[in-house]
Amino acid sequence: MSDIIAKVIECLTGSRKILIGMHLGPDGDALGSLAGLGHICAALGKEARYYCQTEIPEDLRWLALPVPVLRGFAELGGWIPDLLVLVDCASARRAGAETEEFFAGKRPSGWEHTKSLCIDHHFDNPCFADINYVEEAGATAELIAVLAKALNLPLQGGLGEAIYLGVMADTGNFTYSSTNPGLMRLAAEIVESGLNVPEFTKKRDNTWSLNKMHLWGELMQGLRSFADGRIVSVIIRRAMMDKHNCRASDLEGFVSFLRQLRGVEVSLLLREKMNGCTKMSLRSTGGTHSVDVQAIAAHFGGGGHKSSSGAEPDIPILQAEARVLEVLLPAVLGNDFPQKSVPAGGVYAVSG
Ligand SMILES: [Mn+2]
Repeated sequence: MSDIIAKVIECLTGSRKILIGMHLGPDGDALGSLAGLGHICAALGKEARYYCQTEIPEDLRWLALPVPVLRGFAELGGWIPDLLVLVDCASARRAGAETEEFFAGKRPSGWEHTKSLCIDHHFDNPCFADINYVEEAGATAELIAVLAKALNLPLQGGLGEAIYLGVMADTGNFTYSSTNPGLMRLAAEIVESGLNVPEFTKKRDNTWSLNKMHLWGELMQGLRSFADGRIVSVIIRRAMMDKHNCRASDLEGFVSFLRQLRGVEVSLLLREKMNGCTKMSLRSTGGTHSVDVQAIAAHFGGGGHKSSSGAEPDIPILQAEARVLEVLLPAVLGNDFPQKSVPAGGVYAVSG
């Protein structure tokens, strides 16, 4: 057993009350890691609570959880954790304002002795917790599986399903560059331990509303293409979401899906937030000559992975598109990044 695994296990077994948090707008890996760690805590006889400062997207609510996910520290009703664990969070901020304050030293009263642990696979994670199990892995859920195995817990039932969800989410069902033989073996082991693949697919994938189908249809009609089709972009206004009665979670997977357009190297999604500012998501094809979209997102205060990243700049959507194209175009066209900027209208054509 490696030193860090031993440390993490010591940290878990030495705590009685464990609070587990994940990033805002949780995806399958965040929720799968949280649930998986929750099952591990249950097996260790620990009292665990979960929290997330934004709601669980509808398409993930089918996952069975040992205890409900609370919306913040106040809902703990005076329950004081011995240990706060963050999963799939590259920074404290990713888990919301309360978590950020905790790590900035502004803790709820009585939490003075609460220790912290971060389990994550984002390479830009600065290791901000007391103990940091931060490793390059295809999914945070893979790290949860390593812990489960070190504790001799079989990857079956809820634990297996939670880890499987995380692995499938972060590898795009074994299509992204994060896919590797180890993750495939891990999935095989979970299936061997009893996971029913068609049932899993029915619960996770075959759940679209007609509204969501219609929204995706309209978004596809409005795709914009740049750099001879090497970049595809979509702008999503609040009014369009309202028109189809959809929520942000209905967009989950859309930006990754755009990579299926032939010739696309980077897909870009810009969504207008309630406050008029922008949430941007970027995906590149992955592989050897793939554009590093993490570097692009970092330019706007965001982060993520080399082929999957996001940022939330405090600027309106059209301004955000212009600025991101200014750094994205040279990156895609093979120019030096990010020193050069592209003259307006000089290099690319807008279509659609
Ligand atoms: Mn992840």
